[in-house]
Amino acid sequence: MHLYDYAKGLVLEAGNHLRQWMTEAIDIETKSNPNDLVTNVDKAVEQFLVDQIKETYPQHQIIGEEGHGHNLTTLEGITWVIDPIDGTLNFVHQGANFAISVGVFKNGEPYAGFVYDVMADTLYHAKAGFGAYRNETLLERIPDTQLAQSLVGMNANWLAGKKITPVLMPIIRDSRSSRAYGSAALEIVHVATGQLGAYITPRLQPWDFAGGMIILEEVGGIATNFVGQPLAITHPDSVIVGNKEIHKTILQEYMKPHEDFLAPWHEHYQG
Ligand code: 2AM
Ligand code: CA
Repeated sequence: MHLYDYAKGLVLEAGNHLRQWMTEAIDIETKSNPNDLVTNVDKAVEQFLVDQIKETYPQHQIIGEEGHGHNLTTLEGITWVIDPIDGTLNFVHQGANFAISVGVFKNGEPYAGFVYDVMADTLYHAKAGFGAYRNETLLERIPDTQLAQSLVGMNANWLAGKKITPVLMPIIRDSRSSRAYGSAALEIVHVATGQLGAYITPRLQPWDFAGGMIILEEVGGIATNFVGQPLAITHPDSVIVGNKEIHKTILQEYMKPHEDFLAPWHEHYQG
């Protein structure tokens, strides 16, 4: 079977299992801090995906949030970048509004992206160079928009007295309004469908953005870090996602004046 069709079927199958598993007992553990949660379902979904891929394609590499492949030394061949549940807090508190996110890369280049809104049963998917789809519907290329006429996705936590707050506050002030969905993968696809003009967040891991980024590029959107560099699946980064016009405005008018503060991002963005 074609790799793209295989990956699409696998993501849908993982979603079926997830919906079943969440009706059984959910065990919640904390990770780096009391608000950083993981459940047995996150781990089971990642294990299911990893087991299936390894059985079908033993030579493929896999990076997964819950512990797989964090020390890869090469991106040669096929690499899968997996978040079994993006939006774990939504999963735990809402039982909805989370996604399975999968990016597939060939020699480090985008090959295919999948973001599955499991409870809405909506699969966003794209094969690089062949357009992006919401289920079976082709997504149109996103139009340019101005910040003042756009909704911007941003988690309000970043506006609550963090070191980065003075950089981000003016963007929200000058936008039409802000929205927060709690799943980076879903926010990125909301930009890809034109529902958000932009999505901005100071820290994402590769598995949070890998799938969505490939879908976004297929509709003409752009994703970079806060200093305009492309995102890479080898390291976490700050993220600006948007249509071309709003992305340019945010980068040049709102980020560039803070360049000395923003580079290198990881020394500043911790709180
Ligand atoms: P997760 O649910 O897979 O942990 C919430 O605003 C979004 O940011 C979610 O996509 C969440 O992914 C992600 N996220 C939460 N904490 C994070 C952190 N410390 N670093 C990177 N991404 C994080
Ligand atoms: Ca996750």
